[in-house]
Amino acid sequence: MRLSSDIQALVTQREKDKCLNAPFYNAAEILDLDLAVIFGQHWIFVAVAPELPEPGDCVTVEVGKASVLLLRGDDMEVRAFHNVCRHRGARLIDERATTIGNIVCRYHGWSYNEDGALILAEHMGADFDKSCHGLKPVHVRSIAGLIFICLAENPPADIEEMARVMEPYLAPHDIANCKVAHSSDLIEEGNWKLTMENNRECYHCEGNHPQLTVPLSEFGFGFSPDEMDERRSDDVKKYTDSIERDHKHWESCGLPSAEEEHLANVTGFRTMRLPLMWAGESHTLDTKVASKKLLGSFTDPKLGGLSFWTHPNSWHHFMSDHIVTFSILPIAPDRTLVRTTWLVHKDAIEGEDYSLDNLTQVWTMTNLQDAMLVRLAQLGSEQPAYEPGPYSRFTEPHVEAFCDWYIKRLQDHFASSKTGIAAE
Ligand code: 3BY
Ligand code: FES
Ligand code: FE
Repeated sequence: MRLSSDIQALVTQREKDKCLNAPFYNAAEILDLDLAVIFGQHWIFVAVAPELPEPGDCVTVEVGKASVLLLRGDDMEVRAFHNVCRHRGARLIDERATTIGNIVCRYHGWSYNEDGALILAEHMGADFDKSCHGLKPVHVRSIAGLIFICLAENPPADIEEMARVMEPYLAPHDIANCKVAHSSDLIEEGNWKLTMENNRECYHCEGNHPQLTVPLSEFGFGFSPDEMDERRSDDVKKYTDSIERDHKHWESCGLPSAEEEHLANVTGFRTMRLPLMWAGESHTLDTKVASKKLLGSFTDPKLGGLSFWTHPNSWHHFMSDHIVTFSILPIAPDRTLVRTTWLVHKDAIEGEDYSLDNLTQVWTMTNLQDAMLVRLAQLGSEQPAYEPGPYSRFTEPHVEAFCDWYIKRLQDHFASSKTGIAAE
């Protein structure tokens, strides 16, 4: 498949409530289009504020071919720039994370300040205008310490709606006063959309996530009406009643908890706080807090799990004692980076307040299990017998919401592109 017209035809042919056609999962041309139209135009979750706690702290992130550097300035603002020198284009920062004064290119020493302005360029002559050679800025927006970037010139404005809705949910967990306890980069052998689809359902949880299903309730996974015998409906009712009770209690303590669904927005997202099972405190194997030092000003460890899902590339779980964030970045049609970051209170001491093993084991195991599932889905999508199968409307509505959002973005792109040449 080479021509955008073929891709346009696939977009038009997409049947609702079914998986995507195989080329969406394995064609190089479609990954190029995804990088241009989705990752090049939308707000992408890339980091958390505690990765850059001090002025001069810098992290880099690769979004397709674009390398972006994030730098915290003396004024404590985080700015983002394309990680490309304006002299002969050398990559400026080659480390994943570092601490710097000015941004100094090691090739010929051009130096930029925290605003990206070129402040030193030797041997360029008196008539050389430094002001025309500043670093190219990238839009950056922190929502309660979750850092999103947008590579587009004019980013989607509805990030403000996401910020307005989400800040009251996230702020009590006080990301600014957290530290990174652990982070992991896992490469899944599948298309980024399979990673996202897999995250948007728990149909697969019972059979595949023995650790994650300890804190999560099976009643949250979704049953169809014919599966509801009397006992099960009773249990589901008890569970929904417990959600209502807990929501009332949490909201009376200043913790917004109700579901907010804005999945059809250009910057689509959804959130909800759900009770957890047994001790009900955290995503751990004994469901008790992993860290004794609770976040923010929390005193009650039993605050359930606040989940936040965003299109196109992230999800997050906030508990009373720790936070886990996930950033999804495509590498190749069949390779995707899953970057997971565990945050605890900045004063929590490893070995005293928490053990890294206990903190990370549920999601480390769950990630490995999901990677195996994504690999199987990718392998299947490459077989000649593959054809898009149906989603369950009881357990997979959010998978459909993701695919619907994705297809809509491509439709908008084709509608607005004058040349009709995709992936440029
Ligand atoms: O299994 C997953 O990857 C995520 C975690 C919770 C629900 N879910 C769909
Ligand atoms: Fe950066 Fe020459 S390429 S100073
Ligand atoms: Fe999973």
